[in-house]
Amino acid sequence: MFDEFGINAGFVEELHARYQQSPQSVPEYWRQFFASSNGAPATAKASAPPPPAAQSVPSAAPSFPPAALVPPRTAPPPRDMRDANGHGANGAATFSRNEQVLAAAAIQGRVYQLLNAYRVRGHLFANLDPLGTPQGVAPELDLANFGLSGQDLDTHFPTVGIAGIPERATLRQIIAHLTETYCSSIGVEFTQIEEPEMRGWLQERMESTRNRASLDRSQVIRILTKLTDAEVFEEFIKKNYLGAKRFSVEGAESMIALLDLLIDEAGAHGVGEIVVGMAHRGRLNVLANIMGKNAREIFAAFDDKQPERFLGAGDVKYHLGYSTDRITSSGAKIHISLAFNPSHLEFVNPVVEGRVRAKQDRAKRKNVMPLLIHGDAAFMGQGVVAETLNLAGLPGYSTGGTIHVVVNNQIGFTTNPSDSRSTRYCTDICRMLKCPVFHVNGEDPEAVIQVTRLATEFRERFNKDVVIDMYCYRKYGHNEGDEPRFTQPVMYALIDKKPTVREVYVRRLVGTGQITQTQADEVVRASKERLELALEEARSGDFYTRPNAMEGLWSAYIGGPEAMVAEVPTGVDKSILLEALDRLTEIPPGFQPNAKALDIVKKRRDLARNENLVYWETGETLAYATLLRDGARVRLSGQDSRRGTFSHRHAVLYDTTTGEPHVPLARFGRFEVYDSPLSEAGVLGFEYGYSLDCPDGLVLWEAQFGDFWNSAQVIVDQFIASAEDKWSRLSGLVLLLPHGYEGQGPEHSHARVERFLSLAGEDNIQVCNPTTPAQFFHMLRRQYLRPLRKPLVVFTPKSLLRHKDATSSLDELATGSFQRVIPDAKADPKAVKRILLCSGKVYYDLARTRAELRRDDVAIVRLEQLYPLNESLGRALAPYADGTPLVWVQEEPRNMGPWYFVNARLREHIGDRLPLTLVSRAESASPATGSHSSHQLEQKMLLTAAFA
Ligand SMILES: Cc1ncc(C[n+]2csc(CCOP(=O)(O)OP(=O)(O)O)c2C)c(N)n1
Ligand SMILES: [Mg+2]
Repeated sequence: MFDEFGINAGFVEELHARYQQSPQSVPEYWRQFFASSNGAPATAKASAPPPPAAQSVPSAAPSFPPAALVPPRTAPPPRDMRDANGHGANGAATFSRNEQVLAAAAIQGRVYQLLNAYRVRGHLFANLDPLGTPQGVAPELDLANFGLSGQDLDTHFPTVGIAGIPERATLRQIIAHLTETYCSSIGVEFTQIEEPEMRGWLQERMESTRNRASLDRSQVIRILTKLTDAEVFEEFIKKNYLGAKRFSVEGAESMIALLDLLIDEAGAHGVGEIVVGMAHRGRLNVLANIMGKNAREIFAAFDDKQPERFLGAGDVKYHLGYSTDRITSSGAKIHISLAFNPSHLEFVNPVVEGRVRAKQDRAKRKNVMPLLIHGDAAFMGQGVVAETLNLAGLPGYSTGGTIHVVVNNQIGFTTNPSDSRSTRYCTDICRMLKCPVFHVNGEDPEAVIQVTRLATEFRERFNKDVVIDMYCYRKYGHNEGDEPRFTQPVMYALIDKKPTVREVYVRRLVGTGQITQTQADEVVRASKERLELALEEARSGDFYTRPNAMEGLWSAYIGGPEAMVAEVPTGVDKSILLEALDRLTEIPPGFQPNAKALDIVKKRRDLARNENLVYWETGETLAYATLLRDGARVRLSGQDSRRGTFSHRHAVLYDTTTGEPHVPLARFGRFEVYDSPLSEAGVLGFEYGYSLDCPDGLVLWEAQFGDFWNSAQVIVDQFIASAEDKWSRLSGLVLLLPHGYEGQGPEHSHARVERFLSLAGEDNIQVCNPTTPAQFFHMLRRQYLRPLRKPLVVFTPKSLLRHKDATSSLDELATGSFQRVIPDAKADPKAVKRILLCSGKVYYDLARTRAELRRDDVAIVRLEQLYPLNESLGRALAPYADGTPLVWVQEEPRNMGPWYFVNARLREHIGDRLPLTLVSRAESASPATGSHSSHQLEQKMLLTAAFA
């Protein structure tokens, strides 16, 4: 209809529609333009349809109007258009109608460009830093950049798409509105969000309120109380425990008000449970003022009066977790857990996500929310952050959106942001998720409250991650004994002059008459009094105790020494196994699986049924099927775990035409198998976290090749191996680590067995290297069926998957249980002159060589469970005469594999009866040779030495 306007025709149509509804809603020059053509432009076609109604909120800031509206530079300057009739100051007609149209459109377009720029770039100009450091950005929002000038400021424009402002406003009013919304104490990055609905929602929410929270008096008092409690708590510890490490929150006290409100808001939006992950900064303050941990317990830990109680165990007070129930102001009950945390920054993130997912899966409810609190340096610096963020949208790992809060004190220990990241914001790592990021000045508590509300509501509404980057400062050094002026003299000269966050807020409230100074002082007095009482109490009793772990879901499970738990029968009736194999081959009607994959599944059944033969994957599948059948949940995740790296598992079949998956094991119960992202730390951390809230299931993580777990070493060291000792937290997680020397080179041979064995202590983990499918079957079932919950590290086969000797009979699955040691069944003990003790795949090479050499005087004993060892080893070696040489044979170089461990620990179980020596590969800095033929030669030498 307005074709003469080219690509701007839509815009003009929109204006025309508005004009038709209300002529006053469009600028005067447009009014005259439309009026001059009797409500339609001269070029309008008679048959043209009526223009569409205008949208009140544009769906997407960037798509809203039109860079293309910028006129050609030859167009008349817009201010000359003010009388819009083409009359200049002397009233003489100067421009043609077409020129008038272009000029009018041009100035309107410039205003829209400016509006758009505020939405996209406004955050760069916001007042975020309580220390007042200039942002250092180009003056992009200057009027001149948009072809506008001061002379346009009092011109009225339509405010189509801007919320919270009259339909027409002067440019001055529009700019004031946008500045308040986008450039005050809140800078928001949201235009990168791909979903128009999310962008539109945020835009409307922010612009309609000018991005300020409206607070009633009780809310104001609550914020003040939280700021006061935060400040007083730190001062109190400082006074009573001078120089003790506490990782003070001072400078970031608003975090406490933020968390307080966040929990409250989450409750109001239906969240029933929150799992929180955070590092050291302000953690004691959070424990006391958010988690409701009685301050007397914190003080008792500072007093630390019972040296005998924690010998070799426990953790420092600012790593401990806690959980609590809270009634929110809407009356909702909300359970909050602060996850136990190692010093290793950010590694708790995937653990929290896994815990949340397990909780969500348990009740099939989504009202559990992850909340992660980060430090600015760690958030950008630690790679596990990216690994965890990448889980956010994946079906096997998503948790319906995480709220991230960055306590951005603009420093990491002694390192400045300019040395710790290449990006402007420490949150720029989140750009991968295209989620909203709110940067906020932590010295403006009410702005903090505004973004907290927005973030909580956004997460609940859209189930997407959202980030609050709270700018603040660190009042002291990294910890309280640290001198920050060695390295940041200028920053600390500024910090030294600053009143506290509470004081700034009190001044504002007193200034606006919302409270009196006396009232503010009373809040301080009450807060101090509570702490005095708690300290008195702490010193009158015994309050420094180990955390309790065995409540609720966990009450049926135990940790501690393995020997305390009886073995359980793990065999399953043959008829049940055969029936399970039949059911696994049933294909849904119409489903067309890949013929070869189906063949593999059917062959499993036929071999078992007709030849009583079970290969590795059959043992594994039957372990899962039988556990599922008895009501267990099974969750397996790892890179390419559905098919299996070695194309053996085929836990998922795919329809050849539709690609639809079919999961045969899902017929037996809740079986989930996921191909994970190519991440170890993130995914292993997630599965570990999952296991913490799923003691009643079997949770497994599989490494592609065993050695890749070292990308997740922190999760193993800091959580899996030590959580029971430090935090009394148990886990039944299973790690499947393909391992074995097959000539594939240094990187695919070795799962770093020795590292697990050096971590082994106090029965903290189980380390197994089963050599038969039946052993694997019984071991997996035992892991679930015993009430013991200990991480289980399993070295799993590669070539053995298809090794005809590494098979079991179905009867072996039907009867018996996991054998920690497999004694020699062949050699007559009386004739034995040499005992070979080994673990894993090398057994088959040894057995073959013994047969070839007809060495009936050699016994081969298999250590199937390397840790914990028990009397079964002594039993297996008992038949042999004292003094018989006992040779530990391993494929690994001498300095790797189990040797050092075996050499150190064996005597505890067999005494000095049998002299122990070693056959292994020579000491080596890398696990294996890169040459296949060298590997073969080494293997030959190893076997020769074993039978020497
Ligand atoms: C993985 C890891 N590397 C190094 C450290 C040592 N460290 C502890 S705190 C810290 C600085 C953290 O800075 P930031 O994340 O900004 O948190 P802040 O202390 O400023 O709150 C460092 C380097 C650590 N705890 N974890
Ligand atoms: Mg920091």
